[in-house]
Amino acid sequence: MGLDRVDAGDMGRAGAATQTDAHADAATLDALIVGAGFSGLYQLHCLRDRLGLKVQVVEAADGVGGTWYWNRYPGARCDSESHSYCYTFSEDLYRSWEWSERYPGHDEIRRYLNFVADRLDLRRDIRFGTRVVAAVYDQDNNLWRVTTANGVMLSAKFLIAAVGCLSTANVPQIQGLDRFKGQWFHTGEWPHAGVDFRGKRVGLIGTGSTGIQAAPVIAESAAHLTVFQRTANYSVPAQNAPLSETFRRDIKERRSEVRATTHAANNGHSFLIENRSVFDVTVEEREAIFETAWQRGGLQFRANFNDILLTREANETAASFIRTKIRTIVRDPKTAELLADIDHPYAAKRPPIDTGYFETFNRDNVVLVDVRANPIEAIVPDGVQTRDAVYDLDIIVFATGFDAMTGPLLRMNIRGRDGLALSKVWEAGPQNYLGLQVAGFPNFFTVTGPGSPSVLCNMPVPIEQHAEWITDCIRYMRDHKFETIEARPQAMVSWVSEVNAAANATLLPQAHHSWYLGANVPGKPRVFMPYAGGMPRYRQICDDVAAKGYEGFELRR
Ligand code: N01
Repeated sequence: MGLDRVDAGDMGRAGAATQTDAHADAATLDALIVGAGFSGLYQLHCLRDRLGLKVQVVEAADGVGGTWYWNRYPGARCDSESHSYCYTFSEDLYRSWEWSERYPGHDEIRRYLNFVADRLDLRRDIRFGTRVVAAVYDQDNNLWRVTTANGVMLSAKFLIAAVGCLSTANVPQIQGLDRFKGQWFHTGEWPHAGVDFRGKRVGLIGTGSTGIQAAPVIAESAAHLTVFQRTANYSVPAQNAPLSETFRRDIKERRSEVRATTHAANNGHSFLIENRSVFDVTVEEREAIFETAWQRGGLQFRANFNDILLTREANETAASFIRTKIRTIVRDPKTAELLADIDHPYAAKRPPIDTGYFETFNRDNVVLVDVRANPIEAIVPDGVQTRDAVYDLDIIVFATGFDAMTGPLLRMNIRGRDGLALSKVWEAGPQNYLGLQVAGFPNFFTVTGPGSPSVLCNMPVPIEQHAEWITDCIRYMRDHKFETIEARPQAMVSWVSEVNAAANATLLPQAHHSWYLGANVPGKPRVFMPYAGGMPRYRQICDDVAAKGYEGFELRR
């Protein structure tokens, strides 16, 4: 790589003060990757095995998996279909793994990522149990100085955050939680040994994708389940099922086709959005199409028409179909009304898919509590207190989501040129160029950061694209003897406008309390974070930027 190897003791001014005790652990790398989920694993493979760089991954967990290492709550399952929720870059990997169900469960995804780590011999370059607590750019030496919670110090020319979008659990600040006599858990930090709900009165707070997956499974074993709903949500049946031998054989033959479809699809899924408006068909035809899609299940429900996320009128046809389904499934009219009283357009929040969610409210041991009308005021020693009542509980499950996208990056305390803090640059919301780089932070890349299509996609697709783009960029730098790359401030401003324009062309910003907008975390700036222009357009923009010698970036020798 032709990198300047710097004695680890020769710290630049930015990092020197904190690093003097740790020289024994110091190592200088070409690239340091933070996170051993889908993105970190592939980024390691790309940089180490394709470019021959000296690379290390640091990972807070004790194993690979990223979000799937932590999210082991009851019912945790991906909503992308398994044959597309995987790496597609390698024929060998694709053929060598057998998915068992239409949607992969959390344990199966972990087994898959462990298989990948073994197959590509990645583990030898991953430090587990190592959480980054600070990363400072040492501009005199053009190195990132990284400090970890367990005192390991690392230096690298390139720092790549592969920390995931949904990896910082958001436990709401509700007074009294410390006095609760029972047990409480956040779904995103679920105990590995599981939780025994038998004979227990359980309270579940949150009805996003997670709560909707967890409720039916908890209800099966708990003595009683109280679901605290602040915002009613749409959901479509997943229709999960074991995969047939024929399907599994067939899909392996069609890897290239699956890959091409995921690259052509706006959301990176293995299906394309139909090229027709809801108003191109009669009302009866539309209902029949929605009914077929409901029976087939999954996120493909929203792909039947191309304008569901574009106009309120088109959206309302899908929304009202789902509300009617809810009223048909749920027997108690009052509960059905609460569940169907949804205040945002369908799919403007991430649309959940479920296995028996609405049916769960027909069970004798489940009640729904409307905490919009009667807000939670406190956690009391015996349970949850709303304005009107106290609900006695043995276990509280917080399915309250994440400090999404920016949270995992900001908690690493990243400082760039002249000690500039990322938290300062992002005070009013995230700003970057292509979701990949921030001006003032040379040689620092984010994989699926804010401004990337990321969470609006089937994640492995943007992850493969980002990791490959970053790898090509570093190869280009090596070939052309550049030492630093840094987004130009003006390119960053333009990209933020592009991200805003793409979101505003859709109904997505109309879900005012969505985590896409940061609205779920008190005090977080309300900015629509992911790029809604679609993965193919994004890929083309990135390719064009690279073809023009990394237009919008400043490269220095
Ligand atoms: O989190 P969320 P999630 N009092 O933020 C409620 C991915 N994912 O973990 O809407 C009462 O969506 C909050 O209410 P409100 C997927 O991308 C994927 O469910 O803010 N309620 C909301 O109901 C998903 O979108 C999969 O009014 C409170 C809920 O908690 C993302 O993860 C599975 C509250 C949080 O919903 C996040 O989903 C699961 C309070 N103080 C997740 N605070 C699959 O692949 C929050 N809430 C299938």
